[in-house]
Amino acid sequence: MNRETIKNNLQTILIGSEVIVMDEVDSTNDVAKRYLEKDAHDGLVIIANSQSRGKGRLKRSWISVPEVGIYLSVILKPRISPDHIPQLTLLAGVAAVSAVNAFSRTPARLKWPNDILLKGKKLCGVLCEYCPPEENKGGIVMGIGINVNHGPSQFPEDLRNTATSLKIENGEPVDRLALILSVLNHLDQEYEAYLLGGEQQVIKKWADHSDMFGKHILLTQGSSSTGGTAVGLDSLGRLKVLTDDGREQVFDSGEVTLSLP
Ligand code: BT5
Repeated sequence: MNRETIKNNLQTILIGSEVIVMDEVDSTNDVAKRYLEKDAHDGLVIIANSQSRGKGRLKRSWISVPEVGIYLSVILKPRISPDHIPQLTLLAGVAAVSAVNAFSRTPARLKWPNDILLKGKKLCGVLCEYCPPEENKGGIVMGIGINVNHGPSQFPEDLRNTATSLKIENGEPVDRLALILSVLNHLDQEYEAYLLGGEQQVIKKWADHSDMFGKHILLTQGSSSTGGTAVGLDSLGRLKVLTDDGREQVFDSGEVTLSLP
């Protein structure tokens, strides 16, 4: 996998304006942030073969097995206010699930706010980070991690029941380079559509790729949990829940656990 092959095979307007491929990094999001501080290009993509400190949300870690996963981050500089950033997480989810589904025998589905599940197990995670403008060097770092060619034993024990890879579910390996190109091409299409047409189409596509609505969930925020039925997304992309005590509540963040049927 090298920079030229990726750049020459992209069909994008913005994403991949510059591409950097690295062997091992701490976190592609952190590398991207360091590039942002140096005033990097809008659309710059960082791709790594492995991460020593892959990050999830809330200081959690993203297990990044070398060579078998996809670890990439994109710098974006949209002129939007910080409260619109959660919509970019949804946008990344739509792009990633569309790309993954071109390579998956079973369709992967989205779980709010940032997970892609395949047969109920986590295949992919998205981490969008906002870097406030300092001397105009601010922007958004959109990080995507996908489990591609992992065997079951390559996940740590505590993830074996909850994580999966495309190879595990398809029964054969997937071409990582082709999947990276597909993710970046889909991201570019979704992002251009978002800049031109706003978030409603992103929210609609997100809902079309999810089957969590109508299901009973437990939504956890810190130490508080709310049980209820996931109803849909509102016009900002927040999760609407009909709580067990009959109120409609809207959440802009949290951890969703799907209850067993
Ligand atoms: C996420 O966080 O799902 C966001 C993951 C984003 C990773 C990408 S890789 C490229 C870029 N650079 C980075 O440093 N990060 C981004 P969250 O929703 O907080 O989920 C984290 C939780 O998922 C962990 O606490 C584990 O339970 C689980 N997990 C960790 N690694 C996993 C893996 N490889 N596959 C499935 N589940 C995993």
